[in-house]
Amino acid sequence: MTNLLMKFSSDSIITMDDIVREGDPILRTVTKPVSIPPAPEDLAEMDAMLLFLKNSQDEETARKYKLRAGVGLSANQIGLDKRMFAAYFLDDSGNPVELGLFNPKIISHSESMTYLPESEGCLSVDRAVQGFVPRYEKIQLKAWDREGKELKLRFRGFAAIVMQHEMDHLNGIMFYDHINKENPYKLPANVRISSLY
Ligand code: UDB
Ligand code: ZN
Repeated sequence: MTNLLMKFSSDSIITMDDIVREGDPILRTVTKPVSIPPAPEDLAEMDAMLLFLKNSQDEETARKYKLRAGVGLSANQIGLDKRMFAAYFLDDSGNPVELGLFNPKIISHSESMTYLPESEGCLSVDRAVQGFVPRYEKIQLKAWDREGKELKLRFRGFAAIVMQHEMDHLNGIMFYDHINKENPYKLPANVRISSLY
């Protein structure tokens, strides 16, 4: 019998075929907390998720396996009902962010909001979706790391957008749920909101 630990451990990697696409009910599921410290299986899956993001941003590997360059990946996007996600990107100051977070929770956020002027995309969405996705400009996250240590992390700008996009996945929310239905470029009223760039 195959399990996901076998499926994603060392001898094989996550490819686009492993990524669940919109329409699959797991993307509309409020995922379940994992045990802390994370179980060996959760750690192995997290390692595979982070490796996917790194592979997807490596030109040669991405071409070989036809990977879309990903900055974040949530466990339910590979079919796992677990509250954990991986992130790998450069923040607005050019500092590398590499995180595997377990049971993350947004504990505070700014009033001010931001959005990507070119809309968001998603590794689970194979079509272009137009419109603005309002996000908090700054957030504070509580989460646990792979050693079971509690973390409190602050994010702003692009990093805050990525974290909110992944937090949404863990709660069954897709980025386009936030786009105004009448006018996709309409921004929320009575809120300070500006384009990320
Ligand atoms: C992404 N990548 O990984 F601004 F160097 C997107 C995809 C869907 C287009 C692959 C992305 O935004 N890359 C990017 C953006 C930059 C600069 C740069 C690379 N995701 C992750 C995802 O679907 N996770 O569930 C979508 C992003 C949209 C906003 C945040 C996450
Ligand atoms: Zn996504």
